[in-house]
Amino acid sequence: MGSNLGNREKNLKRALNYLEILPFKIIKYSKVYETEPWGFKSPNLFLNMALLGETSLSPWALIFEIKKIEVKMGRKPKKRKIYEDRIIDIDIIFYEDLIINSKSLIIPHPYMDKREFVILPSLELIPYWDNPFFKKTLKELCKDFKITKKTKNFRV
Ligand code: PH2
Ligand code: MG
Ligand code: MG
Repeated sequence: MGSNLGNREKNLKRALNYLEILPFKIIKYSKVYETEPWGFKSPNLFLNMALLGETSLSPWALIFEIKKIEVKMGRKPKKRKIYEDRIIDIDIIFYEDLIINSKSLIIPHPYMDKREFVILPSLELIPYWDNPFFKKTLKELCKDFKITKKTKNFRV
């Protein structure tokens, strides 16, 4: 999850509360990291965190519910093709060992291996899970990758 507009900590907390009323049981959550916008320029830093959960929803049903949460929280449709500041963004990074490459859903999440704001919080949750896509654990992925350590920890 990520937020770089408004009260970012509150936004993450609200998103957590909404997720908890889905058939989605939160097993673990990471710390909250303050990170530079990746892939676009903005003065607004992000707060990012990751969750590990159990769900009876399919990946498509889950992303459908997630989009509803984002809209309920005031997320505006994109005006342009590039990344934009947002109140909340909730993405599915992994779903068990599924590999999905459809128009509306890609799992594992594209570029996740390039994004410190995804890798660092996910590393807290599943460091040694040998995922079938990268054929590496997050711990190993992390080694390939320059961690800037500019992240700051927060609480939600
Ligand atoms: N999300 C993006 C693009 N860039 N940068 C940071 N730091 N955190 C994000 O959550 C993020 C981003 C696209 O969803
Ligand atoms: Mg995203
Ligand atoms: Mg998204």
